[in-house]
This record gives sequence, structure tokens and C-alpha cells, in this order.
Amino acid sequence: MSKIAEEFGIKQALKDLGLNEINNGTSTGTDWFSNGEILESYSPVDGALIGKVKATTKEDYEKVITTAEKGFKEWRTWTAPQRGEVVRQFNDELRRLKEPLGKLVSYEMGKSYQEGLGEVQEMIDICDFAVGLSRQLYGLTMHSERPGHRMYEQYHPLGVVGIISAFNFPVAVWAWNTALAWVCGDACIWKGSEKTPLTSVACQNIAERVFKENDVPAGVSCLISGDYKVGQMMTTDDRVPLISATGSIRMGKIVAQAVAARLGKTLLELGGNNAIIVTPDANIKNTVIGAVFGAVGTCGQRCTSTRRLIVHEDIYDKVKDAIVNAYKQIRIGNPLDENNHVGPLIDKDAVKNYQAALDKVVEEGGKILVEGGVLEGEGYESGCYVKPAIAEAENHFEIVQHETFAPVLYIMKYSGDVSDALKLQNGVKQGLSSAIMTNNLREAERFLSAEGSDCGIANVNIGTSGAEIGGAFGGEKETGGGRESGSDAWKVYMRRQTNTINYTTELPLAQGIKFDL
Ligand code: UN1
Repeated sequence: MSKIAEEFGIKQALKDLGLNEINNGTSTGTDWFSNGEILESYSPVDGALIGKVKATTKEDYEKVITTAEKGFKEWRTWTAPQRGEVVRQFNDELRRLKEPLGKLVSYEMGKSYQEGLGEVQEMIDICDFAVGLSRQLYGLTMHSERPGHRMYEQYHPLGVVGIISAFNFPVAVWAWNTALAWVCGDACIWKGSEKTPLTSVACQNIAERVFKENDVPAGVSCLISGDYKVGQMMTTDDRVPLISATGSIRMGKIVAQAVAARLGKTLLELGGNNAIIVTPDANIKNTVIGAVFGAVGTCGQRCTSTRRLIVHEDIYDKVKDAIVNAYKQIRIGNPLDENNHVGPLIDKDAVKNYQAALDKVVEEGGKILVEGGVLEGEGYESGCYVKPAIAEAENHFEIVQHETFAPVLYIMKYSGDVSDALKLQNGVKQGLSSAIMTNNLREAERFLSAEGSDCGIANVNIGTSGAEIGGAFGGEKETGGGRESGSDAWKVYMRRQTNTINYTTELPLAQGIKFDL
């Protein structure tokens, strides 16, 4: 255990979460283990080894998928409220373990402890939502065009759902998917990020315990570990009807093609290039809070992070100065220490991408307003701590068009009205989140109209990140089109069936067709 791990109670957190020196990804309700190579998890906080996880081999995967398929066949016969009751108990455990899990998320991934707790809170919230949902998996009834016929639709469990999640939300994204998929009657196989393998095992351990107590069939929750090759086992497997994948656009394109080749379903939640439009009617104080949290929170590693600030020329200098000043207050350091706002990037590759983005924006003619740089010295030994930076840039710059997963904010000017700002905001390939800061009703409504923001999320007077679980989460264009979490996102985890019942003694045909024999 490193000094920081000792001081901030990581040892106890690992113990509370049932983690050992070497851990295994498996299926709930079984006692066999994975046999692949050993993955080591190093903390970006201090560079120390936290623990080890055994990767999944092809043979292990075969066992997992057959157990999951078998488990699904029994699980789908449970009533939805019975499944909801299991999710309710799972949620009790999340509430009990919120602190250790939030702490591990913070230490393994590098986000602030506050945000680690916030992430576990998102798990708790989606489970609450799912429990209620277990009594609301509604289909419609419709009037038949034929006399003496009844028509309705119902939703049935889909099968085994494959979940691929990213390092930046190592636990919440799994819960957004599983909580819904479980009440819908599906079995889930999860491939978490190889950068955060221990948080995955911690979650699986919780499911294991609760499922066992409730005699949930084996394989309803499975964890597979390893790199993209392990993900490929699922994406190419027609025993997995739905793949829900969160991560980069590059990854999403590969997954989408593999799944489409076998006509499977995908739910894709990929990169964003999120902007805040700041109009002359904006509240500047709130704009600064929203933009700074959006740009530097989670060290710029949310898919909803604010990447671009599009400011009206009349207030440009005022907003620019206010934001630049606010950056001076940001404290960077150990994310477990609640005095710090910003922790490290996930690893040294991320640091390189961050540096390359800053070089590139200058090369393309941008102007650095807040200097970046990698921090060195005491407390920064992992080499992953960077200074959040701001550059004045043009929307068409190649680097601005690209999502860099780091705290680099591009600020640009617009003149004219809100439609000019919208051209810039929509002028990127991604379409996840967007925001406008204005007290002008006309501007706000135009931003929200069909000609307004083209993103899956469009906010007024709040920033681009920090979506609540109650709404459907996801975006358009290269963000992939999927929707997770709230609203009616549950429907993707089920198969819809239209039923027509004839209760007459005749057989009238639809569309008035006569076919007399
Ligand atoms: C992500 O970055 O993958 O809206 C998810 C937010 C969080 C989830 C982000 N609730 O910022």
C-alpha cells in the first residue's frame, strides 16, 4: 500500500468491497474463475499498484456465455416485480457501500472523491428508477380494423446483453445498463475498461452476494476482463442480441460494424464535442461555474465535458477574463483530498494526447490564454497531473473538431444572433451535449427548436455535463444515436411483440381482402 492509499483508507475500501490481491471476473452463481493473463491496475493518483485481475480467455468466455444464456432462460420466467425486488436489494448494498466504492473509483480512475461518490449516487438513482420501472413495462393497446379482434403489444425479455464501458465512468454506466436490463429480464455480460478492472470486480462482487441470497439463476450478471479482444468475443457472437457500448467514436465504429454484420442491435454512446453558447443575455457568474466545472471536472474526461465556449462578441472580453480568472482558483492534486478540484488524467497516453492537442492548436493559429503543462514534483509523481488549459481557437480547426479527452477548453467568438452561434455549435461531427446561457426566452426557445441544437442533450442555463438519470442519455451523429438510462430507454433491452387476437367464429382478413374457399 502506498502512503496515499494508507492515509485515505484504500486498504479498508478494498476489504469492504471484497477485493483480494488477485481477482477474477466470472458469472454470478458459479465458482469457477477466469484463467487469462494477469492485468495489473495502477492508480493514476500516485502510480502505485492497487491490485490484480485475471483476464478472460476464449474458453472462459464460452463458459460465461453458456451460463448467461441458461441463466436468462430461467430469469425471464421471474415476474418483473420479482426482478425489481432483487435490484432493490442490490441498491441497498450500493447505499451501504457508497463510500468505499466511491473511494475506489476515485483512486483507480483519478476523479475527485466527490465525483466518485456522485458516480455511485447515479447507480443508486438508476436502481431506484429501475425498481419502479419493474411495474411499468407498458405496451400499447390499439383498435383492430377487423371486427371481433383485439390488438396489443407487449415487451418480452431480449436475451443476453453485452455491455462495454469506459474508464471515465467505470461503475455508473454499467448500472445504467444492468439495472434496466435486469428488470427487463435479461442477463448481462460486462466488459469494463482494462484501465479500471478493480472497480468492475467490486461491482460484480456486490451483484454476486445479492443474487445468491435471492437464488437468482447463475449467469444473470457476468464480468469478463481484458482488452478489446475480449470485447470482440461478444460483438461477433450472435448469442448476444444487444451490445451497449460506451467509449470513443473509433471504438464505436468497429463495434457497430461487427454487430451489424450479424444484424444484432447496438446502443452506442460515443464521443462528444460539447459547446456552451453564451449570449449577451447570459448570467456571467453562472456561466463561469457551468463552463469551468464542465471543462475541468473529471479532468475533462467526461463525454459530456465542455470542449467549446461560443461567446457573443459584445460580451466576449468580459466572459474570457472571468473564465481565465476562475482558472487561477483551480487546485490540482490528489483527488481523494477534498481540497482539490482536479485529479490526474487516466494515464500517460492521455497526457501525451493532451500535450499534442495544445501543440496542434497553436500550430493551427490558436492562442493560448491559460497555459497548460504537466505537473512535476511532490504529489505529482504519477506523471498524470496536468494543468487545465484554455485556447482561443476557430471552430474549423482540425483539433477543435476532434474530441481530446483532457481539460482543454477552446473559446471562440460569434457575431449576429443565436442562429450564428448554432452554426458553430452544430458544426462538428459529434452530437452529444450542448447548452445555452441566456435569460432571453426567444434565444432559449430557438436553441431548443428543430432548427436549434442537433445534440441528444440541450440545456438552458446549466452546463453540458452532469445529466440526471431520469432523462434518456445519449446523442446524435457520430455520438452513435443510442439512449441509455431514463425515460423510455428501457425499450432497447426488450423485444416488442404485436399480438392480434380473433375472438369471432370467422376469419376476416385485414385490408378488406376476400379469400373464400
Ligand atoms: C460519460 O461521460 O460517459 O452527464 C457519462 C454526465 C454524467 C454522465 C457522463 N451524468 O456528465
